[in-house]
Amino acid sequence: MSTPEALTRVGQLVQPLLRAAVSGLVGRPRQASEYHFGWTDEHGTPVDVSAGKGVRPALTVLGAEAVGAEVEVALPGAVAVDLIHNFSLIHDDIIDRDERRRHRSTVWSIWGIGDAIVAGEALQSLAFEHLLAQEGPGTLAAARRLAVATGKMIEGQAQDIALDRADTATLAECVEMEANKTGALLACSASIGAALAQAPSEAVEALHEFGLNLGVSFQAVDDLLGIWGDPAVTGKAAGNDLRETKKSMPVAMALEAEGALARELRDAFAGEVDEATATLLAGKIRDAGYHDQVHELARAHLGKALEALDGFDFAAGPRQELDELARFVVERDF
Ligand code: GRG
Repeated sequence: MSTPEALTRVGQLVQPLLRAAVSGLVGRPRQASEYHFGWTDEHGTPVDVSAGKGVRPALTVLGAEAVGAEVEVALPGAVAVDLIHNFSLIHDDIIDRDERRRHRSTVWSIWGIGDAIVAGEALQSLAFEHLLAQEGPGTLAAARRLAVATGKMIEGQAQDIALDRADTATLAECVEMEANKTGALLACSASIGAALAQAPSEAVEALHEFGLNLGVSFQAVDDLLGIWGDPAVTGKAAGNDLRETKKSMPVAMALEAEGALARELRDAFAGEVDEATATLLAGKIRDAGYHDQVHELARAHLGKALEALDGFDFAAGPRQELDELARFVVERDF
């Protein structure tokens, strides 16, 4: 599937604003953030590498356009959600000790954990500073949405860590965790532009519902890529989630079924999962049908997301673009 035009169009609008916002940071947090966004290499030399698909800012702008607002109204929200997203990626890589993201070394693996924590925190506070600096009539409602979403995302991360520590997991627990970890920020991304535009609450809530379901679908696809993704395309290590003994959706389904595969997974997860074991387990999980079931779950949540857009009479063009972006998210292989 080709890349939706909205990702390119919104990326061109948001990137200069993000650069300007991040240039307000100082010292290591600035250096590490500029590296993470793909604007510099680790020595601070300018480069321009593709870093991130820009799904969240595109949702924000399309959400605003769908309620008939001008793009400019949505831009502070678009910048803010992308700053929060990137804060969460930097911290997620520390928590998981991941060394590769977006085909590059992760921030913590270059500068160390302390500097990476601080860089992530700097991006989080910058997001709110940037959004609140606008002082428009919809700013406070938008900032409230962003604060709630950030809190939910952190709650989801805590649930994720707790699930990894437990010796079992159910699909329902996994979906709830992923709705918080990933869905909350996508829900906020889709609705914050309309909130900034002071759109009717039915419109803002329909966009929120769209983003929440899209988030579960998005994370389901991420879980598939985390086991079966091609590292040359995803920019992450092969079989990452199994080597990290993650209770992602396919694994939770297998554990909940309580068969021979569940026993094998529990035994493997009790020790170190090397690459060969990860490959073997990935094959068995696929053969048991859990790859296809998770893909089906992703499609079902995509359906719910698109249905949520029936909750308001959105402008036809942007609605079509939201539809296209949502389908892209579910069909992606990176
Ligand atoms: C520890 C206080 C504290 C906060 C951290 C780490 C964290 C909170 C939350 C984790 C949120 C997270 C990383 C969820 C995964 C979401 C996800 C699927 C990210 C990948 O998004 P893409 O594919 O990334 O849009 P790109 O690279 O395209 O930007």
